[in-house]
Amino acid sequence: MKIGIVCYPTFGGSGVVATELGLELSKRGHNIHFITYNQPVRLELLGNNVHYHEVNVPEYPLFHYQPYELALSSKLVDMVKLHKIEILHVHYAIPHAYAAYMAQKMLQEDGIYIPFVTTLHGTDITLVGSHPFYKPAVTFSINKSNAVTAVSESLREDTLRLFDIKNDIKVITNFIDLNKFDHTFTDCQRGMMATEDEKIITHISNFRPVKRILDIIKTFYNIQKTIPAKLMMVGEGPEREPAERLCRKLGITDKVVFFGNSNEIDRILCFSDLFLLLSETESFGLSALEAMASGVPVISSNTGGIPEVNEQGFSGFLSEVGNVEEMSKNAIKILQDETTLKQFKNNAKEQARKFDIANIVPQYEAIYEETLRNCKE
Ligand code: GMT
Repeated sequence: MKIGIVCYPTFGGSGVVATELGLELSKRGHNIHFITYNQPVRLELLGNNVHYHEVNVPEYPLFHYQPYELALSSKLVDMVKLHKIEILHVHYAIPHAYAAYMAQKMLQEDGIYIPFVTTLHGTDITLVGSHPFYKPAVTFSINKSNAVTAVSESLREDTLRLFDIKNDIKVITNFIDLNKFDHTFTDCQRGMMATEDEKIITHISNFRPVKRILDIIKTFYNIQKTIPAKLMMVGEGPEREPAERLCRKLGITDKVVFFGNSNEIDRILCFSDLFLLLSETESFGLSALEAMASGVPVISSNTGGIPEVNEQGFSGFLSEVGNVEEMSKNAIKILQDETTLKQFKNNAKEQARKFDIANIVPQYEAIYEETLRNCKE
């Protein structure tokens, strides 16, 4: 199949999922065209059947806001015609589903019908999409999609609750390529980060308020009072500065490393003992799954789709959002002795296997095939 993938190219779960999906589909013989405003961060290898087409939005003094969806839909029209793309898969409803619908309509004028599949990722529904300023356009473009998927059951339920949806929504969970997290091949430089007796705790995100970054710092502060530890903070975003300030106030700056964005999270996870994901809301929590695939247990909030990923008392522990005291106690429970930690590490790896890429990607292929069949009928 010739498949056009539209996503956000930046660090962040939806772009990562779209990129990994495209790469896996290309290995399975499909021809993949990424259409976005920058080369996706995890898209390193372009080849015979992986292509990247950049969407350019020319600046013009009249525009206070650059009309990205207009440029995207025009690019989609051009690329569908030029490369004979058969189906579009857009990740994150805003504004991608809207732009895909416009492209579909424009192409119909030329006698071409291009179906599009929309995958809902989370904040396009829960935080941004349901805002009254966007809601009518988001509802419309979900309903006009030829097929809709959501990355967790919780996100599917949120979508049906928040919007007037006429379409079916199929759950296809996020996935993981376990081979990429096989640390027998990784140069694991634990000694550079911590001493022998220190445990390494990690958090990875875009440091938005929804990630409750200050809870991460407070939880770590409690943990390190009992267990010698270091905290690895990976990512960039608006909450980094307040987090650094809190570290100074608590006197733990020498124990917390802020890495900024990284393309080598497997190398950071390989020496991690525990992962923290304490978000206000989270449709899935791909970073937690990546941690588990590395054999790192997870302390998380019990919100959104996280309980579908992190199993209470097995791969880690879940607490109500903001319950830093309980989260700290649970973290200490996991880290307290080597036998317990080893058991949780093994469990985390086992839990991650449920989301093996090999089982999930065929579900997307089935959706594409069904959508194309429906269009021909
Ligand atoms: O978490 C973010 O703010 C980034 C966002 C994105 O679209 O990149 O992540 C969302 O999609 C991921 C991939 O499906 C999910 O794993 C994240 O849980 C989800 N984030 C939220 O729901 C807050």
